[in-house]
Amino acid sequence: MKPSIYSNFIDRSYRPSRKDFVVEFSVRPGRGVSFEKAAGMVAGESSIGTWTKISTLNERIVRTLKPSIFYLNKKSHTIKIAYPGDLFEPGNIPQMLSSIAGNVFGMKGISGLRLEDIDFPNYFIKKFKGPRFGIKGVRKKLRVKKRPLLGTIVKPKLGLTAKEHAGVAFNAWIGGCDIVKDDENLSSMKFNKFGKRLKETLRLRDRAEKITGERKEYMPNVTAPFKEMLGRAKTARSLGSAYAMVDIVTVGWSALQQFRSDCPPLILHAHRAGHAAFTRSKDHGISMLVLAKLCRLIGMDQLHVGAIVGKMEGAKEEVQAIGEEIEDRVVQPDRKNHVLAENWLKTEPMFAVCSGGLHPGKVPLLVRAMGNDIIIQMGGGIHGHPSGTLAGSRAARYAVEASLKGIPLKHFAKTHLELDSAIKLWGALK
Ligand code: CAP
Ligand code: MG
Repeated sequence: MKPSIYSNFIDRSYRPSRKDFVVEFSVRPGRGVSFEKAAGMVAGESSIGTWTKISTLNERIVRTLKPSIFYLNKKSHTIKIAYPGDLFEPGNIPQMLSSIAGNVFGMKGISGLRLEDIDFPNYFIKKFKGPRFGIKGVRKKLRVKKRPLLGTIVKPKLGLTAKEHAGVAFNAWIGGCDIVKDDENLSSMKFNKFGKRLKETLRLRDRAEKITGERKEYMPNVTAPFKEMLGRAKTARSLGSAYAMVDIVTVGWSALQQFRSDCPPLILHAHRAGHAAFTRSKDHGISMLVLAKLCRLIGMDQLHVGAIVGKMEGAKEEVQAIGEEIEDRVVQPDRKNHVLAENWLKTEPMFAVCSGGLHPGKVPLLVRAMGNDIIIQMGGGIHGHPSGTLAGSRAARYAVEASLKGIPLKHFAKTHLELDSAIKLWGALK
């Protein structure tokens, strides 16, 4: 039967084929609309349907492109739809999102809709580059084999001059940070121009490397309109930076895909500023899991995923599920956390970045929950140390050391004074 008016998409006996995209949504029907009808609206409006019967919909289109809703669970609001792969242009993220994350979010008959997860067919995954460096490449560059990497964000977010910025970065490196990054809203400002900041900070990075004998890296924020962004990344590379940082949500998917293609070989750090506008509600929007998968497909090397115990929203199980999704080769389904199975084939894993409201006292708990393959970032938790950035960075590094050795922070702090002051100020979580 022709499914032109949002009906007849339900087929519980359908088994997804290897060319299908399997998509999980949470659906909340509007007043007077049945769960099944709302599900049909999602499947139809995201593919070949519209609000009325149309004479132009022929049997061929139905046979080859009709999606099937093969799972419905009214109690948990869950539906799973298998979309024939030909509905999506290989390698085109914006087109795919215009379908499954497009009109469907605004339909009157649906009061809430959340895109929870997408299981991509193998041929689609192969169209993308994935991370160029991934966890292995980043560890190699920084010469840190097993422990979590430690980073800071220069604070205040805005206001420091290029010289002041570089000075703060220097202290953080000397104290024990591996990486220093710009904040998400620092680009090229009247008071702190990109080029000058880059030169000054890289110069002090080199000095910090000489003094400490460790590898130190800087993540300059290149976020800008596309051409400018690419230009900044090229400048960064030519001046010896190993990294570029991008605000993935605000620059947009098209720019991000092109950036991955055209960017010189830099490690790409993905900051997710703005994601919560659509990931935060459990009733409506797009999950962080989906965002993370798109980043891995496109090829970011490290991504902010949440800190569990930090200042930003993000339940422990959800953050852990995202961590597994971006780091594992084969991901097992987990119904409770809306995780579909995924085989990432040869796509490199991405580093999970835990950040936002962290301080040394939170490190052991974080490492226990997320494992060693994380990048721990502290802004306020380093620059807010009573004795300043250098001491704050030492305290943070001691906290990493103590948690690796399994020594309680309070005990370790007895012989590590900077850590002692940090936990006196902020406390230590068990
Ligand atoms: C952290 C941070 C990051 C957040 C973003 C900030 O600073 O620089 O942008 O981590 O959140 O400006 O808040 P603090 P998320 O360490 O001083 O909190 O990582 O969850 O995307
Ligand atoms: Mg920030």
